[in-house]
Amino acid sequence: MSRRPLIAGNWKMHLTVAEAVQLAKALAETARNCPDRDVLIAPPFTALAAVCTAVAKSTLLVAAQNVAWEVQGAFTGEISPTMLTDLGIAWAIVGHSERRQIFGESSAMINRRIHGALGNALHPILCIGETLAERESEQTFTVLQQQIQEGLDQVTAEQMRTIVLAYEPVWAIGTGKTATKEQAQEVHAFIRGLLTAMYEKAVADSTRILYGGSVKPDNIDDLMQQADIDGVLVGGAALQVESFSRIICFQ
Ligand code: G2H
Repeated sequence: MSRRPLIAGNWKMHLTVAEAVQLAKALAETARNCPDRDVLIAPPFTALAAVCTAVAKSTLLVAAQNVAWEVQGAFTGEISPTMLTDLGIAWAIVGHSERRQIFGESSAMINRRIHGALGNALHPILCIGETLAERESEQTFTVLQQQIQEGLDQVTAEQMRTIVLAYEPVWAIGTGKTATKEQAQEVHAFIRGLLTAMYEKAVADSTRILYGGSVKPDNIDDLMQQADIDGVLVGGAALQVESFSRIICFQ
């Protein structure tokens, strides 16, 4: 089963509006030269409108870094799914480990965000991943299974066709430590097997599973050669044109 590669850049809490627009325009050019893969950027909320306008005529996909589950109301600090679609945005990252660990987002909350996205024509990118302590105590698969089952609670097989999963081991995020390609492939194969059990093989086979955690120009090619790695979610190396362009143009 061939799945279209997805190379995603998570800009986290970086860049002014002007810097974001400049980077987005340069990456739109890179994406134009690589038509056989999807390229996505997730700027901070403050830059979303300007970036959407700047790359509107390109193939570059734009995502929000989070999304609320209600469309409006008294939810100070949140951005609703319809506020995002109003900008022309079709994607949202949900459940990033920084949201889980720093801001205390629970799996129940993340599941509500997933449904908020799905109910409003947004494609969620659901992030999952184990901590170093969980890996060292051989809890990796148990933790991932729980995060996936809780995050995807009440998500139908039909809806799964619009969701992307991103496996990001917490111990590899921003640390310079990358999971080896064998470690990543082992987990991605486990996730695909879990999706087969939860849904059916056709759903598992068509779901894109990204790897994230210190992805760099020097490890992208090895990662992308793994059978169950369908793309990457990149943080630090997505903030410079040169490094992210090299990652986009993986071989
Ligand atoms: C993981 C990743 C992007 P980095 O958070 O989601 O960041 O590539 O800096 O480890």
